[in-house]
Amino acid sequence: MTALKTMPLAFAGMPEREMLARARDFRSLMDRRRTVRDFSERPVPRELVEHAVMTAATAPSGAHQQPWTFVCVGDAATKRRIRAAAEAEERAFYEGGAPAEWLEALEPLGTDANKPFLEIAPWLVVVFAQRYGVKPDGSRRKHYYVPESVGIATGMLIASLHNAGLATLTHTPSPMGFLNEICGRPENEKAVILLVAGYPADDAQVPDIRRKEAGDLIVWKE
Ligand code: IYR
Repeated sequence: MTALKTMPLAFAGMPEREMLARARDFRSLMDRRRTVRDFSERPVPRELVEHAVMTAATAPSGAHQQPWTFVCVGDAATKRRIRAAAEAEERAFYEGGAPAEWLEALEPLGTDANKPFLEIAPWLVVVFAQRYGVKPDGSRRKHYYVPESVGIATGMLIASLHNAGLATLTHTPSPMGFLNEICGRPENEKAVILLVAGYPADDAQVPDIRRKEAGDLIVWKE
């Protein structure tokens, strides 16, 4: 393939003091994000979800292959099916499938096999990674840096939904193979995250956790 033609970068420069203020404000906004498990049934417009997903899809990706599909589930019947299948997997996980060390690590979070939020929250965004592409003639196209690309996009999706005033839960029922069938996705796609999105319940509680300080996670070399 030949090189793409180029065009001038649309770079919006700004004074350094404004850059700093924006960086500080964005940090403060993101520091208020919490993983939420108690959702409200209050509806969220589809348009908002579409904006957030299209923001996620601005993520960089290996060889610009954009190896992702976002299945946005808002209908009650599909949510019910997802909940039933996810809870079956989770029961197997919590009742013996998971190593003791894993269950111990989860204990402070108080999670269990019941996942009512999968029906209560207005939207479930199932993020699929395209492990390889399929050319029009049916042959495979190798994809590069798929987990990295989809991970970045998912982070941007979470940030965008939070910025729009919604709560999210990064849910990973394991294994997630059942989502291909329910969401009607082909064999080359693998569900990696089920993002629950909506308003928090009025009485939502979250664990009282602390984030690492700068000194515990940044190593400066200057
Ligand atoms: N998928 C299970 C278990 C679980 C695993 C991790 I790692 C978490 O951070 C939270 C939960 C569940 O959803 O309960």
